[in-house]
Amino acid sequence: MNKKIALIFGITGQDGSYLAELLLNKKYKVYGVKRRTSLIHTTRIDHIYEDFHLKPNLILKYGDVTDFSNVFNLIDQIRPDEIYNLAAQSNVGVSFELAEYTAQTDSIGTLRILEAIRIIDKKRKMKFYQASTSEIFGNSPDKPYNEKSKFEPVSPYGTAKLYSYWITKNYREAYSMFTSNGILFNHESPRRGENFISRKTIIGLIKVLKGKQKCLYLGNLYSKRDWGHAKEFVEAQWKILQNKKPDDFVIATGKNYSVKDLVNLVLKKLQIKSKWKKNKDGLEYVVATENKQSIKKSQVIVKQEKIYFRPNEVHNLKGNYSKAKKILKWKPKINFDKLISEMVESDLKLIK
Ligand code: NAP
Ligand code: G4F
Repeated sequence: MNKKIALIFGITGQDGSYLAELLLNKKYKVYGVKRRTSLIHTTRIDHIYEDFHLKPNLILKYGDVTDFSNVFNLIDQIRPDEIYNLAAQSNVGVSFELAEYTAQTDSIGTLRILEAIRIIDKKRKMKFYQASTSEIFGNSPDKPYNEKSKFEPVSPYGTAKLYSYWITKNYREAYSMFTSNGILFNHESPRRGENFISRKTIIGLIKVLKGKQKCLYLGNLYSKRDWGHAKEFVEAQWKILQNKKPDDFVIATGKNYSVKDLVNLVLKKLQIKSKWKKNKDGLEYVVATENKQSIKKSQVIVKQEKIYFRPNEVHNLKGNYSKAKKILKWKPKINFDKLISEMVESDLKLIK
């Protein structure tokens, strides 16, 4: 039997790297799209080249979802069975500063892929996965969110992703294409980008402990997120495309924690004794209550800084993954504590 062929837009990202591993282990031939950059940025997938079993089946191509002719030619030449669109400007905070670029990538990028499939795949054999997000719910009231909840995005990122959610559904209904959305809540891992809160907090506090940085600066401490493990969440992405029919699924853990809970948990894992205080402007900070490695007693080790607050915020995200559990037989196994332990251990090894 011929190998199944997958094409991943966004293979150099956190999810792309785990998805590539999963598909290669399932004996797919995997094509991955990487962007042209001035420095090589394939660190999340370099280890795959070292694995001789997986290497021959992984092929990287240059590409960008802002370039229709590139997207069209890739799909036309590769003729994949499954296409995963994970490519995005994925940072919500940054989307306020790069609103138009975020729309070009996160909205029109999806449309470009769908159009290419619609024109090329006349027999409607290709399956398309869209990386949708809990950010499309914004601050809508009916928590925990499921597939029927109202969408009220509050950032350029969330709004751009909502366009992609709808256009994916539109193409399914209008052209009978196999196009599905995975509405994924936050998921992290040791491969998480360093400017997302989980990795930023872990790396920052390890650097403070080792005397490489004096203090960690953060924004809003009171937003809550439903944090899962990326490795488990990419399995759901694959399962969504193996379902008999195209559909939309919420993927989450069903539990949420605040940013402050996260900071406290990392402090605990690093055995840093400390207490929270508040300054006259109401901004909070953490003071060490004993010496520990490079940290001195009374040192301010975490501080809220206005520049890290966003113009608008999603306050409380929690997902209901019952549909995925029932139909896809998917459920998360790694809890928040275990996830953070794995990330702390990994970064302790990296930051010597
Ligand atoms: P990530 O680490 O930021 O990876 C994003 C990937 O997209 C990278 O490979 C990036 O390439 C690529 N990319 C960015 N702009 C592109 C463009 N114009 N053309 C082609 N590729 C481009 O994000 P992630 O955490 O793996 O998330 C994967 C997807 O799921 C994203 O679409 C994200 O918005 C969505 N999502 C993520 C979460 C989460 O909590 N992680 C939750 C819900 C949805 P470079 O390496 O060159 O930058
Ligand atoms: O880690 P974050 O940047 O993730 P956010 O905004 O929830 O977005 C992530 O999850 C979405 C799914 O819900 C994805 F679609 C998206 O691509 C991305 O992966 O921020 C989490 C929370 C926010 O409330 C933010 O305001 O942490 C707060 N925060 C406080 N200080 C900070 C900081 N976030 C960042 N990145 N940096 C800070 O200094």
